[in-house]
Amino acid sequence: MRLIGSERSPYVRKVMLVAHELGLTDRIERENISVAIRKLERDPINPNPFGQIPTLVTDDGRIVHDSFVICDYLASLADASWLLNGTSGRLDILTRHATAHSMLDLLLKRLVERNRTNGVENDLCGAFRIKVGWGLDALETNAGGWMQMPVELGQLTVACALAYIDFRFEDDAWRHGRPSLAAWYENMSARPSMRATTFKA
Ligand SMILES: N[C@@H](CCC(=O)N[C@@H](CS)C(=O)NCC(=O)O)C(=O)O
Repeated sequence: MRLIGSERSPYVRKVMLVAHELGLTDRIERENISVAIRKLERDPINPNPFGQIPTLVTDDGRIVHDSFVICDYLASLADASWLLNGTSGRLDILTRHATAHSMLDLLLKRLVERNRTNGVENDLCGAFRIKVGWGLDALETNAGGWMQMPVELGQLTVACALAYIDFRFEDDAWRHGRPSLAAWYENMSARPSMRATTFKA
């Protein structure tokens, strides 16, 4: 199968984290492209209906998006129901995933706005930063227990979002006042899947 993406995209990293955790990387051929929200020319390499990444083209030619659906498909290939139905329960995992995924959406909006203003963090950027902080606070209340739990899609997406803050918004000091999340992330960062998928500028 082919994964169309970029080593700068957090949604692509989320998919690759899952692929590593499921032992599927040998079956995935990567194709890197660059995307931009304002770009309206269709990239012939990317069959995603919105021109977004990640896009997965399966071995039998099916076009799969978005990142959540690709992760679910990979779990089915690897017969890994634990990815979405682990010991902490499907509802908890999906809610954790939704929190981290919403944070990614806010971080991307902030990046687009910051690029539009040539690096100036205006009021809108500030609103996105504060809302990401609300997500971080929600995660902090539960992160204390995660180290004793097996990894699943929610945790992988949280790790991806935290790594993305460090990559794009290194001055944010998200660890400050969130000791459980910071300790969990440090532990998580040592996983081979995290080391193998670092963001490339
Ligand atoms: N909900 C989608 C979001 C994908 C997304 O926004 N990808 C960004 C790259 S990080 C993109 O393709 N941006 C270009 C665009 O929106 O045109 C997913 O989870 O896969």
